[in-house]
Amino acid sequence: MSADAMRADAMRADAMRNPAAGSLFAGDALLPDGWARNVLLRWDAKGMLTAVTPDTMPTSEVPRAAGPVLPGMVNLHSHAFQRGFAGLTEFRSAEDDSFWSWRALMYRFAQRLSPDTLEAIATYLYIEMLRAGYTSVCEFHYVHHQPDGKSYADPGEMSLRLLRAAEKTGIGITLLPVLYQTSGFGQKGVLDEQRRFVYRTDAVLALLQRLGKQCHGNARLGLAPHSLRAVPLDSLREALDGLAALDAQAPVHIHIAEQQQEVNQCLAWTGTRPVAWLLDHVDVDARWCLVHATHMDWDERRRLAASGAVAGICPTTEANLGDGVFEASPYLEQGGWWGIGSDSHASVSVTEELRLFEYGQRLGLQRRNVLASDAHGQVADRLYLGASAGGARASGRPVAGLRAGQQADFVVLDGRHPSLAGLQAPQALATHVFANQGHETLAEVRCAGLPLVRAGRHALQDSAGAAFVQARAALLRE
Ligand code: NGQ
Ligand code: ZN
Repeated sequence: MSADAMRADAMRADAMRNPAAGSLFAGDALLPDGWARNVLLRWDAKGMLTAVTPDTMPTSEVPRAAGPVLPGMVNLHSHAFQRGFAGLTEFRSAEDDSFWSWRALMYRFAQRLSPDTLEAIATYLYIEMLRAGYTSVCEFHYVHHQPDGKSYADPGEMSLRLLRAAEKTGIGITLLPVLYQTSGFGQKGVLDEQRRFVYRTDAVLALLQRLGKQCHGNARLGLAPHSLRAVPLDSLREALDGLAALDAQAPVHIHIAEQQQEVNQCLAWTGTRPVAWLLDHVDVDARWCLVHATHMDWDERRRLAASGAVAGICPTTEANLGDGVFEASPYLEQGGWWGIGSDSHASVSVTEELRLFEYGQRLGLQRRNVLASDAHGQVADRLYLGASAGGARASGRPVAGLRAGQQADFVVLDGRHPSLAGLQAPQALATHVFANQGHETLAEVRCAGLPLVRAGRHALQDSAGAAFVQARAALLRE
């Protein structure tokens, strides 16, 4: 690292340890209910918004935003290590390629991961997320142990590496250690490739207790029962009770109803579809995030919407893995909560997830502007606000948009960029979401008030990029 880079690093680390109160004047800002004009944002030294006041006058003391201001986005579903082989499974590996043949390749890659390579991949990935406008991530973390299933000298080793990656980059994190015990319905024993993932229920609770003592300010813990395939009901109940004893508000995330085969197996074993089965057997409420929930019938959709849980939709991964399309209109019409995740990280782009979510509906229904609503005629407004609110709920952290009491996480569009210049704020957001070229229309990304990305650059992106390249090369060599 050059002397300059080291100095910049030290200054950034210092700023992150000693944040300052701040303020910003936004000509236009997307508040939880919609656009407002001449908004003054103020935050305290902890990076929490103390006031968000529309219809103010600009003053010379308060810096002016370079364009419309949006809430930072939560990425509600990430398996960080999978970024290390994104793009490398796009070839025919089986007669009939599917989610399941992809999973076999993914397991092979997961087998080779080490604490160092995990940290390098996650660090660079979290920088990519920040550059795309994600200010928080929910990390669904299951590669816990050594390849043969023995725990590391410190059983929290891999979890701590992920927390450290987040802390270095400045992104907010909800770390969700995964409970994984079986390889299918009917308590099937795990495959050799799954031994790294397995935790006994009491051990995962002990891990949470231990990690609770290490969490820095921008981090939160929750629990992720991997799926109905991987966690028997007794363990699920025991884990939920144990979690509630540690933290009654902690988020709970689970993969569910992603693939038709999983729905069929659940039906064969239990006589019930997966989402219905979960709702029948445990108390699903606003702490829950049901990741994917692609395959639901009408009644499941109605019940999930009524529960207050978040549907964790991962449009690019669901497209990449051939999962199916989440039927959004009936769920959203019933007030269902939802958010977006980049999951396998085939793509790391807020705008691409939102766009593809809407486009899936258009392709299926042969209509346009499917997810616009009476309150939000502009589709991009509805998408952005819906994903931001649901993501915040799934994260269990105070990141629910631009309002007092929430963290000062926001992104500023570049109002001078040729593709946005001269447009009204809602048109600028629509252009950013539906008609942009990557992230070059983002001027700035801030987390807890700190500017982490300016003009597309994060202070660590070069060093973290080099470490990522090295880690991936090592993993592909093995
Ligand atoms: C995962 N990914 O945990 O990484 C899963 C694959 C499984 C997605 N579901 C493993 N997209 O579901 O068994
Ligand atoms: Zn997943």
